[in-house]
Amino acid sequence: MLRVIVLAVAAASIIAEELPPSCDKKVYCDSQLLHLVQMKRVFTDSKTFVDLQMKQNETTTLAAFDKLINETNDPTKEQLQAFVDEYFVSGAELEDWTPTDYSTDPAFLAGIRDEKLRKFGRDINNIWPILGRKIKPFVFDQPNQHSLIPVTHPFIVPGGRFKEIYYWDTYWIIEGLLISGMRDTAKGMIENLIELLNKLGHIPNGSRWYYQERSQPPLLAAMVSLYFRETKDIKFLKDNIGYLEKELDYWLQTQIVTFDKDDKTFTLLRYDSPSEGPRPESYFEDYSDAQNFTTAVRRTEFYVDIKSGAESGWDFSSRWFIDENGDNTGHLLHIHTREIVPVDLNAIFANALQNVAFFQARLGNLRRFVHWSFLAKQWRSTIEESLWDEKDGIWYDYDMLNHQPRRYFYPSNVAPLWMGAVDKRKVKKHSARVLEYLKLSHGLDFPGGVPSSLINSGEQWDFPNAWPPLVSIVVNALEALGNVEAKDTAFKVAQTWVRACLKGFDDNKQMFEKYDAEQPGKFGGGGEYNVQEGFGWSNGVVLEFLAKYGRTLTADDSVKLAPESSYDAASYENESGEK
Ligand SMILES: *[C@@H]1O[C@H](CO)[C@@H](O)[C@H](O)[C@H]1NC(C)=O
Ligand SMILES: *[C@@H]1O[C@H](CO)[C@@H](O)[C@H](O)[C@H]1NC(C)=O
Ligand SMILES: *[C@@H]1O[C@H](CO)[C@@H](O)[C@H](O)[C@H]1NC(C)=O
Ligand SMILES: *[C@@H]1O[C@H](CO)[C@@H](O)[C@H](O)[C@H]1NC(C)=O
Ligand SMILES: CC(=O)N[C@H]1CO[C@H](CO)[C@@H](O)[C@@H]1O
Repeated sequence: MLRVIVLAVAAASIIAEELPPSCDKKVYCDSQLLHLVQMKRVFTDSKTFVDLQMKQNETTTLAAFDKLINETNDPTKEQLQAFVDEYFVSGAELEDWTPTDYSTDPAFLAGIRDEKLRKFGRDINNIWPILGRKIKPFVFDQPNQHSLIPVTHPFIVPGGRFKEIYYWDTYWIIEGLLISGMRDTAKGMIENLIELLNKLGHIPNGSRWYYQERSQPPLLAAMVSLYFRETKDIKFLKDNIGYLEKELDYWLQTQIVTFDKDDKTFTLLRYDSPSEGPRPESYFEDYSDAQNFTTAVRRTEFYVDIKSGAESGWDFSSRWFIDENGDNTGHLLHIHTREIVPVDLNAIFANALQNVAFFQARLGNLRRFVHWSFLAKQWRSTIEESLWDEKDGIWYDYDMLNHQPRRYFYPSNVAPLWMGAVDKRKVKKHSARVLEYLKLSHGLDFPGGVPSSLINSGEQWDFPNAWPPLVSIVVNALEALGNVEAKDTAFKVAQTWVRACLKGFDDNKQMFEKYDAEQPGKFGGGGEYNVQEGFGWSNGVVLEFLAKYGRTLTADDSVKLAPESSYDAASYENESGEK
């Protein structure tokens, strides 16, 4: 208790005058070279430049660029293009990798009764080797010539432009891998994240230097929990428990906030990711948008709110907009991420605290168990007291600027149930009300999945886009409510989703990173880049639902499932360890 309060005072919400650059690598984060190449649009996607590798070292590259500036004063786009061609090369930093534990016939398939869905499960399982990557040795030899941060173990990438490791994506990828029986790959991926944590002091948004100053929803302990439940690998816990604690401390030391609500003071986390200037990988977009503000202070605040929004994983969304009326309407210039206390972040953190407490108990470290379980309890009760909305019967993000709950539909509103961040007694108490809220919101009524919001802002984490992780959160939250009606609703949401993804797969032979809630199987749009194919977490969530509901799920209403006895439920139950 005491500890949290002391830390909270240290972290006031003011932006320091001197912020660190986006990362320590000048070429990729803090140079005129970056500025000019991005602002003159040498590449149409801002991420392309910062993903290039330097042919020579940083000193040589920057000296050559100085020379170009001396010669030209203000180089043209063509001169910049020529410079980039001479000094950079499109990094073939990764090579394809077939996971050694990959099987074409994983056990979970036997638990899917509908033939068409069983084939779908097999098709999705077969995508793992396509997304497998490992880092080439030369990146380890000359790490300073790359924006990629090398990690030891091979991994599964999300796909498309996301060709490195992403923090929160990895949670749903690992979930899928474990269903496919790929424990070694899952373990290696967790170890990679821990390697990044060890190197940077926290887990960055992704394994690129330009993501250095930003983390993402802290799901590491939840990943370890998934892995441990499956393997009971106590040595793994023992080896890594120190790192898990280190991550909790990072969040407690950097992202904590105190706020008043109804004459009481609360302490929770929010996203706060201060560094100087635009995001290097979206430099042109951020810089252009920032010019709409007339003062340097507002521009700086805008950059930090943008980066904090990216840290949330919801880049971008009306969830982070506060307009002149205190509403979530408006556009990106209304972004105020740091003024909002997010339900999902705090639910995830409460879960992480509880997991680490549990792991310490398993390791026999009772003092550490008591320490973390006390904080976990405190987090759960603060969520209940400050974010539960008795009027609407749901949890809401809290707006610290206007001192009010943000009464809007977002799937993240049910995150406390998903993350087990609600005490059992309260789950029972809130159960009918949460169901009622979901019904009245109409958020679950769409044929193509659960949309991220009911507002069409043009941003990619808003209507009509439906994102796999959010659908998974809703399904698991409903399951956690425990009553028959909620379980029935969970099944329906999952079935709608699997059918939509199947239609998209039949039509395109691809899985997408996001879908359109209004048009089943159509990929989503909006935001800053084109839709990406692959796709790590999409595959993970479909596998999750196929594994969970395989006995009853059908590809369409006309399917008549064979009688239970004709499939081998027993072998499935033993293989997967769950259900
Ligand atoms: C960079 O490369 C140049 C030319 O190869 C070399 O002379 C110089 O010592 C290197 N500098 C550093 C810091 O490695
Ligand atoms: C560029 O010009 C400045 C001042 O004229 C000089 O100090 C610097 O050495 C020059 N740099 C290069 C790389 O020529
Ligand atoms: C900022 O202003 C520019 C024009 O100067 C405009 O194109 C851009 O859309 C504006 N950004 C936002 C987020 O409104
Ligand atoms: C499956 O597990 C059950 C206990 O959960 C056990 O009784 C049974 O023998 C196992 N079957 C196989 C095929 O391993
Ligand atoms: C914009 C940003 O900071 N970064 C990335 C963080 O990771 C997500 C994927 O989970 C990307 O969408 C963002 O581009």
